[in-house]
Amino acid sequence: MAADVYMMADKEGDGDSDIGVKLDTRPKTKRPPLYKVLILNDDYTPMEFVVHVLERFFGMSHAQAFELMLTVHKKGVAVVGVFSFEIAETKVAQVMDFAQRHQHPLQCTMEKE
Ligand code: TYC
Repeated sequence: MAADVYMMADKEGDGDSDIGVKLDTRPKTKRPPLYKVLILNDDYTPMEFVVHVLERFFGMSHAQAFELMLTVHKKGVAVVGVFSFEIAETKVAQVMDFAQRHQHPLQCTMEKE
């Protein structure tokens, strides 16, 4: 609530209830929720394709992309970035569309942090 209206006792003794508006001294600055974008391992997508996806859509260097691809290959899944809802949604759609167009089963998902 931005401000609370409240009544208190009649301190002034003038017969009315004193009405005040308490203003916030610490305005709320709620940060928007963040979403993790994950890529999943599979047995068919070529390693080089995954590396290319990470460079193209997540701005990684070739070395970073290769390392993360290997992590997914070994562990099954990895977080590729953390974004606002809209950016995460766009990244997932871009990766899924790109993989589908190249007929690779690569999966990319998002989850709330
Ligand atoms: N496991 C794949 C292979 O051996 C490579 C791969 C890595 C696929 C990461 C998907 O997200 C992935 N060709």
